[in-house]
Amino acid sequence: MANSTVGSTADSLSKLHIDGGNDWAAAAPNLLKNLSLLSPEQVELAKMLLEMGQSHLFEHWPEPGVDDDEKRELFNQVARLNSSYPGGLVSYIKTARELLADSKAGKNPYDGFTPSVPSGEILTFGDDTFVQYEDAGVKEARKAAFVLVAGGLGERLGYNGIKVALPSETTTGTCFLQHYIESILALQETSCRLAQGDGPTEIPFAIMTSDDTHSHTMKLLESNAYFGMKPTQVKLVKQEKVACLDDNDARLAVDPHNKYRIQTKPHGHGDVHSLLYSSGVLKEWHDAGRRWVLFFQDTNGLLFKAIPSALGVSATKGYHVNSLAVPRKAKEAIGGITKLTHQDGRTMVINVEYNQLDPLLRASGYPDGDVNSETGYSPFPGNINQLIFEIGPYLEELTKTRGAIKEFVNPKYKDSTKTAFKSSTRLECMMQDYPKTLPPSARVGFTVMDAWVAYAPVKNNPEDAAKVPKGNPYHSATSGEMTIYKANSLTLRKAGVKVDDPVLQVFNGQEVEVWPRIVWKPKWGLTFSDVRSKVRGNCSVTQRSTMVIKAPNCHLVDLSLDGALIVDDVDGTEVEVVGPVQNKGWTIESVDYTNTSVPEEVRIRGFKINKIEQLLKP
Ligand code: UGB
Repeated sequence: MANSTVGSTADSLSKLHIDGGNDWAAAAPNLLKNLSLLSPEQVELAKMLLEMGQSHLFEHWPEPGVDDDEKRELFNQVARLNSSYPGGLVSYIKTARELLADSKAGKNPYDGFTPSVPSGEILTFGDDTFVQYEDAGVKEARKAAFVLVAGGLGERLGYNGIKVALPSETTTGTCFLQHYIESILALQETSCRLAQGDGPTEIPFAIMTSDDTHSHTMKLLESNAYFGMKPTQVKLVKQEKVACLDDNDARLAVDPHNKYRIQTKPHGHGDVHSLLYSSGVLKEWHDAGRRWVLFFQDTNGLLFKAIPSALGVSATKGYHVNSLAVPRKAKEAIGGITKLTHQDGRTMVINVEYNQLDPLLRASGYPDGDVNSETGYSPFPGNINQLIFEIGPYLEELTKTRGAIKEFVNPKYKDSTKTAFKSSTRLECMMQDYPKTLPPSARVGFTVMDAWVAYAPVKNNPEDAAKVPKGNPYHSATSGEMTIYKANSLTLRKAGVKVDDPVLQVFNGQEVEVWPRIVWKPKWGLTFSDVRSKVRGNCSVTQRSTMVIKAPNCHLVDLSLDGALIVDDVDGTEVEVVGPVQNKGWTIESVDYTNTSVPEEVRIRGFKINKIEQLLKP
């Protein structure tokens, strides 16, 4: 075994013409001494690293015989970094040098572009147009595939587990992942029923994980029987981290905890495109006749209220790319959808990230930068990173780019000479930057909906949320849950139910509207029309009430609810809930986020639910 390794290495050394001259390895004498430890493939990687100016990685290497396994392990890591990046490490280092040079020169990525407010499809929840789009979207859904990007750690939230395992609301305790899967299954059932057996019957669901989230996500799925989805319907693709960079020459950073490793950090949600391409998943979907791929993020409990109509817009307008947007408050941490017009006449409609919008506006004729207009909102719609792509043109584009999309670098310099960094940096990419490489002929649009229907993310920890400027959304576990109750209450109101006004309450330092705690399973109320068709007569719900509907065939008839009502699903039987229901109900009790005797997922929202008395149906 040892002989064959030595033999093959000798072959490869002679192939590289180094025996005797040693020219390529001359810059790294400590590597040269250790070459016999490496396989031919590893020698090739070593050569590439030296050619790319990375000899410092071997400066501290001791004589052969010391830490040999660790030395080989470095090359295993290099092989992974090389194969997981489109174009390999050579491409990564070259791009890094270009972007670092641009950053040092203070070059604005939007140079030559003038921003203006784009026009898109603006929907009003519940009106005729909205209902038509929802119908069109539900029909189309069986030809869709869903992709959840869930590789992020959620540093802003500071929660110890994975975010998709958090309850989206604590009335039922349904976690985000369960809610997403049940929503996809509800769409699948209705869409396939409408198609009457024609075409595909399962909607595939891919989840992008990372080393930080992969095993926890797998465990959550397995220990819950995939929340009712077939395991073969779910596909996990794991993103790899990328190499950190120590200086403007893009020298790869040595891991401070292990001198035989390169330090790595996340590359961003933009990895989803190269992974869908390289895993073959996208091609499989395309070849199976699927038409749409829908991307979404880890903690938005409202999202599936917006999906049917937004997909309907894509199908009706023939959009290759459709981004879902909501009215945006100035300085809110969501990107602004912006029309950019270049001096040479090119235009594109693209997300400008929240940290770049203000400087771009100030530099181009908006002296006050990112501020609200007279409407009380930024004139630029807010990107919520719910993207709908048509698969055909998407696969065509990825076949050209292999899924590589425009990256950026954000080094924190030690001083104004911009020669040294405070800590290592890396290239990053965002999934919404995909349209940046598209030709002008691509049909790129966006769809705006009210935030109460479409967007309630859980991103900020209680302390930071409490500091959000008054009037701006908190994006916390508190607001994420309360907004679900608000959306369901307002939906019932639009369907004709008399729902009492909310009261204002403060939890974890955040003042929020507390509506009746109304929750339903997606298969009860997938669309607004579904909800409307299941409510009859004079129904009313008081503010202190709780209503949970799990039965898909439940009808509310002249219901007047003052307390708690749970309608369970018993094998899909028809249930009519009629007349007055009154009991002590479920109450909300404040909990401070610093109270560690309460589970973390509860205390980060600042309240818990006390289940005192309820009526259980049927
Ligand atoms: N994510 C990954 O899967 N991998 C990664 O490496 C990083 C993240 P954040 P961000 O809608 O609220 C985005 O951190 O990046 C997943 C948009 O850029 O929550 O600050 C992660 O698990 C912004 O334009 O968000 O901002 C999560 O599911 C705006 O749309 C998702 O990517 C904003 O989201 C987003 O990661 C928003």
